[in-house]
Amino acid sequence: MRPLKAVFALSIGLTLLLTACSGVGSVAPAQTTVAVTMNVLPDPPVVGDVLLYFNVVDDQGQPVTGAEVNVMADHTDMSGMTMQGTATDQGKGIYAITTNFSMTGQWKITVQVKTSAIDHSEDFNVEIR
Ligand SMILES: [Cu+2]
Repeated sequence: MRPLKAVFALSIGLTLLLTACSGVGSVAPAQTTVAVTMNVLPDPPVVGDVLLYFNVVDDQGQPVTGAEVNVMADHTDMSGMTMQGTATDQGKGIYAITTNFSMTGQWKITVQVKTSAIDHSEDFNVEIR
């Protein structure tokens, strides 16, 4: 559990930073709308290493490549059990990350997709068996 604690501390730091930066009246740049779908391998997912992969397309249905895709997993059955990482660009709008789920139950996967024109966040629920 020690690495998870470190990640949790890091995520608190990021949260504070993000809160501090969200100034009132800031003008958001023009945004490209994207849609994200999540797949898991194995499916259904079980305790252990699970490959999460995300398909990111824009509003024209075109794959979004070269994005920064951050993934957070929160074991919602417990408080404070989170993991965080960056999915790697597989090309064609696919981003993948292997996540080690150490516990069964409900997990919330939050995906953040960022480019110069995109700042999109989406949640997915997954049950680890
Ligand atoms: Cu847990």
